[in-house]
Amino acid sequence: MRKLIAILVLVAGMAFAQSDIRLVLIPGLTTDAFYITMNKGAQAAAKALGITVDFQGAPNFNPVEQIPVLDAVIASKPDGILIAPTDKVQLVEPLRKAVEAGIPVVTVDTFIDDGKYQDGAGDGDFPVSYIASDNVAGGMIAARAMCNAIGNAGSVYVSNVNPGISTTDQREEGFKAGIAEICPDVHVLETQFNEDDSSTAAAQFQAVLASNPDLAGVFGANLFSALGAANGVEAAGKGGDVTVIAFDAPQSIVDQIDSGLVDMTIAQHPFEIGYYGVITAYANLTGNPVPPHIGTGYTVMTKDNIADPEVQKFIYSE
Ligand code: T6T
Repeated sequence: MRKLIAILVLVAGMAFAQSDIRLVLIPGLTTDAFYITMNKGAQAAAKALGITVDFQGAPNFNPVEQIPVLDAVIASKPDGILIAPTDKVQLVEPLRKAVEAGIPVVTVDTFIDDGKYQDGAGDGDFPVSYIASDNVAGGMIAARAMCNAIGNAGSVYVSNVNPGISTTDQREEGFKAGIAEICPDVHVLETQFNEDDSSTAAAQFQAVLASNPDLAGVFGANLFSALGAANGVEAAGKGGDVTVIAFDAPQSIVDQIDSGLVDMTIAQHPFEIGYYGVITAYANLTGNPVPPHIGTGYTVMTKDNIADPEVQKFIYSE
């Protein structure tokens, strides 16, 4: 018996000599400042823990390109996967393969299924945890800012990526609920989907403006949507007439706040998402309990506070 206990202790100790742990972070796409900043947080946590985190992703935000990356990552047998799933439904089965191969999954930024993990309900219940901003609340913050800027009249629309993405669906939902509550006479036009392409978002602004002369504002629900909408406003010579409320904080959006083209942006804290994503996966791998959800915060950026170093530290890395 004593011999058995000694063997078990030895095996438990050997299971993970710290430096043996290798996680892979799969972003929505590799070149987005949001995910680049998230990776910095992930690397900071990896350094603190003495483990390795690889960053491996696709060049565009869509499941068709993300799933083969995921398959290759699973085949490389990492100890754990952190992923920002690019579709709530389409990533469920591909991620199940990871769990079946004994690789725990943490989702960062976006979720699969209903985002409520480990509660025994739903097809996509199996990830260990979900680390992200509160995206419904983010959309509501945007709506409040929009109502303050335009009053209770005119039309607005949401410039969005694609339906089926948990984050941007929730931002749109929060925005529409906020408009209905705070400035109910504002007419919300049909959402324009740009497939994460800022040029498409800019062109869509011109088209919406042409058929809606009372257009008073646009909410850009992520980095490329916001950037494109702002560029569209500028190209149409509507800066100052049409309010732009943005989501995300790359330097390009901050410059548009400085110039007055964008009224406000809601900066997420991607560094924290990456940091706590790694800590959570590590805790799970080393036998510690983890919460099924960790929420991270926002920093609202406007012309009034953008010079403050405490605000500037949340501008994304390029
Ligand atoms: O807004 C972020 C992220 O939260 C969203 O899921 C996808 O778009 C971004 O990466 C910004 O481009």
